[in-house]
Amino acid sequence: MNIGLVCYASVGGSGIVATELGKALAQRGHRVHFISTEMPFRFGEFQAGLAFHQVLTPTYPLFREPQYLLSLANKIVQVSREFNLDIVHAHYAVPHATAAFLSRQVLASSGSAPRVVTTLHGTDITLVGSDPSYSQIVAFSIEQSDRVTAVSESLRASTCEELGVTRDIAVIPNFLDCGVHRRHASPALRRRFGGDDPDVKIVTHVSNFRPVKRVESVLAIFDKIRRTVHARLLLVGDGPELGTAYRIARELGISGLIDFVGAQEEIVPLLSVSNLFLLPSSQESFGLAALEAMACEVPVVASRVGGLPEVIEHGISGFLHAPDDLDAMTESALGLLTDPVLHARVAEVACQRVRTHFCADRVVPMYEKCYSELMG
Ligand code: GMT
Repeated sequence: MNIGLVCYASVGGSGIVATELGKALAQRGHRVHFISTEMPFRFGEFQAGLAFHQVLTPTYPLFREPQYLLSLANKIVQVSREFNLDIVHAHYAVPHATAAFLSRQVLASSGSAPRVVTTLHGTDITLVGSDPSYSQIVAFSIEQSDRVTAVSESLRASTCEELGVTRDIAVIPNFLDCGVHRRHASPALRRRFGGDDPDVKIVTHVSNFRPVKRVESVLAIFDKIRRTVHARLLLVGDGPELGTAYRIARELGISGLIDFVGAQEEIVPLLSVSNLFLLPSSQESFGLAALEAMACEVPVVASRVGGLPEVIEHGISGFLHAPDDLDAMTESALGLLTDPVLHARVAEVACQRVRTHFCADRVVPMYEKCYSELMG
């Protein structure tokens, strides 16, 4: 099939999932056309079957506002006419589902139009899409897509409740390339972050440092952990709350125990030296970052919100607590870091859970089936 994948190129789960899906589809013989403002994060090396089409949004002195929706819809029309797209798959509803709908209308008026699939990722519904400034158009665009998928049952339910959407939404979970996402021994990197003392525990958080990730909770939990065990905090990512993280670290007097490494494309080496992963988000429709940690045998302590209970079974493949219950999160974290038997068991079960339920070879065929059904 000829598939157009519309996604955000910036660091973020929806772009990563779209990129991994595109790469997996190309490996399975499809021709995949990424349509985005920049080469997507984690695109990696060139791979046969993949093409990238850049969306440019020219400015004009009259406009104070960038016309991204128009330039994106126009690019989808152009790519579809040139490469006979069978499917346009919009990742993240705002405004990609609307651009896909608009381009399908244009293409239908001049011959055959591709079928539109929209995948909902989370904040496109729970934060942005349900904002009254966007909700009417977002709901309409979701209803008008030929197929809609959500990355968790929780997100499917939120879409119906918060936007009043009544149509079928299939749940297709996020996934990983399980050949790549596995723990590698990296003694040199481990020494770089943990020094020569093998008892130092590396606690890691990876995110785009937006308010929803609650980086202040990460620091508060770590501050309690380091009072009991020798530990260092590895903070991976960049975003608006990074300055807050610097400030809180200074106030707590723990800056010297933290490695801020910024946004990183290669996440596996960093997870492979980690002993614990913290994800105390206020909302998380799936928690791809947690899944990546689990695949690298890093136990996760996270919030019991959104789709996280569909990824982590509390007390079995990780620990979940109310987002405000930092004491319980600290207790679970310390339990894992001080009990090697518990740590090894949770790490093993978490990794097995990923390999059983969330590998590309199990999940990508679900998207292929969805496309084939649409193609009749
Ligand atoms: O909020 C983010 O972390 C970015 C956002 C995105 O769309 O890029 O992530 C959402 O989609 C991810 C991929 O499906 C999910 O794993 C994240 O849980 C979800 N984030 C939230 O719901 C806050």
